[in-house]
Amino acid sequence: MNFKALIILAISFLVFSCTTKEPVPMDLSENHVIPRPVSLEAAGSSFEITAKTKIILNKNDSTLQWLGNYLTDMINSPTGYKLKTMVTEDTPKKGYIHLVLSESTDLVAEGYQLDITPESITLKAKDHAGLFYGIQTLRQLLNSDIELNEQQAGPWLIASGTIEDYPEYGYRGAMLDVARHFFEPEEVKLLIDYLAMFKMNRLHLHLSDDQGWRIEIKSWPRLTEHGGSTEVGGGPGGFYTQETYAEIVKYAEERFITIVPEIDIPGHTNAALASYAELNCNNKATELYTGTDVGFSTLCTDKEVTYKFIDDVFRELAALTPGEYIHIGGDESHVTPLEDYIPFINRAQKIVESHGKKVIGWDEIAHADMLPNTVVQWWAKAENARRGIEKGAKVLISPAHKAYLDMQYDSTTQFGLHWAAYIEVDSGYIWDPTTIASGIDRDDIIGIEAPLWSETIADIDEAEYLIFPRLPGYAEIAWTPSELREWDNYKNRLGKQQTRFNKMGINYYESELVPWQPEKVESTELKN
Ligand code: TNX
Repeated sequence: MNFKALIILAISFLVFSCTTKEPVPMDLSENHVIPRPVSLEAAGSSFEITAKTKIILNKNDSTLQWLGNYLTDMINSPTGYKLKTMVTEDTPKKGYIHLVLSESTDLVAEGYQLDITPESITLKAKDHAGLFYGIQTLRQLLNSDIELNEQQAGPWLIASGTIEDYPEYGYRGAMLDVARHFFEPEEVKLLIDYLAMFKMNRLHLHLSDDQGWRIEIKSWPRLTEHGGSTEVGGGPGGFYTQETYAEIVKYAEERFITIVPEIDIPGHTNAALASYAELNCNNKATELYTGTDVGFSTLCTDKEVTYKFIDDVFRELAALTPGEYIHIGGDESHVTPLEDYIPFINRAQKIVESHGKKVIGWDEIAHADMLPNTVVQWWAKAENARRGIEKGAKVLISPAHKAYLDMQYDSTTQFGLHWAAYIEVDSGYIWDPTTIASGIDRDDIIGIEAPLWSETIADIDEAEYLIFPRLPGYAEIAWTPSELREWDNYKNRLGKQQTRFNKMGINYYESELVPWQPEKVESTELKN
């Protein structure tokens, strides 16, 4: 070989080795995804997102396009890339992230399959929600820099392997009480983003209580004009116009979250009673209330105008609600005699049904008759849940001593109450909906919900302290089969979310029970 040939060979070798970089070895089984995926197999290598990566959609479909844009936005802002989506029926090629809507029979509702190789990623699901959850998994598999909005160095590596995943329960929810303290639409949207990240799909909004009425009802305008004008502690309160409320519903829907609106009746109604004298048995409007007592107010159950009122309210609310459920409250009606409460709840259920919606109510409603589709939300008495089951109802699991996000972690932590329990991060995680009470079995349960009451919190920062880090645990109970839920395994994954929580600016409680651990930076492994 002459000298020239040698030079050419050397140059081509250099060019070759610079352009075809070996994939970085990575172990997918070291992931810290929450909720824990149902099954996962590691392949020891990795896929790298680069400026040349293409997001491929297998169909020309507007929701799929929305998902593609959601994924490119997620990637583009911290990488500085300008990735775009492309519709093609091609099979995966090098550098593709392929989003595939598929009718394959081994896929289930909301489930997804991820196949990650050094060449490409294929994310397959039967429905759009499944693809969205697969994207949330990819997000958690990426370095937490993916949460930032300014350009970061990268590299953007995802460990290779396969994941098959689907939820245990169809209803995976949280509740926010916007009545005791009002939360701005932007704050509610932030909560929606948090729920979406952990594959939760219901947000129950507690829209009315003694201290405030928060949703505009056009046929009864004083509910918000007067009844929405304050909150616990005497602050200015607030309310959602129907337009802003519809925007929240849409924002949630795009993230596969259904809003479940609650108007709490016949108790917890002082804001309405203060706004309209005729709703009171004595025809006198009450004073607005800014304290935190419960159980002192009731609609006048034997006046016809009361039923006209709830019919108007539920008609307007049903028109704003794409979801199947409306929540009628029904809790702590201590000043409504049971003989009045029962026929009232019976009639309220029929009114909701007449507007095309199914009913959810707090567990006390099980004293009444149950319409065939009514759901009893167990918060206080398992006995009421069992009573509902005997009458044909299903149960939503929210036992206050385990699932209430407004319970303090311990006696020293800021915010929250402790009437049901102190709920440390382990206690909130270590329980199972099917074994926590006798006589409530898997078939009776539609899912779980973690309610956040807002007597002690006035804005989303304060709310975050109660929500994090317990919310991911409730999401895992609702998603992951019980055989895969184990505190020691979970607490390590939770601890590894610390850097992500920090980058997201989340005000979380740094529980001593969690082994908080700053994230390993993959780029150091890259240096050779
Ligand atoms: C009980 S839970 C209530 C709420 C309070 C909550 C505080 C339920 C159905 N009723 O009115 O805000 O306790 O933890």
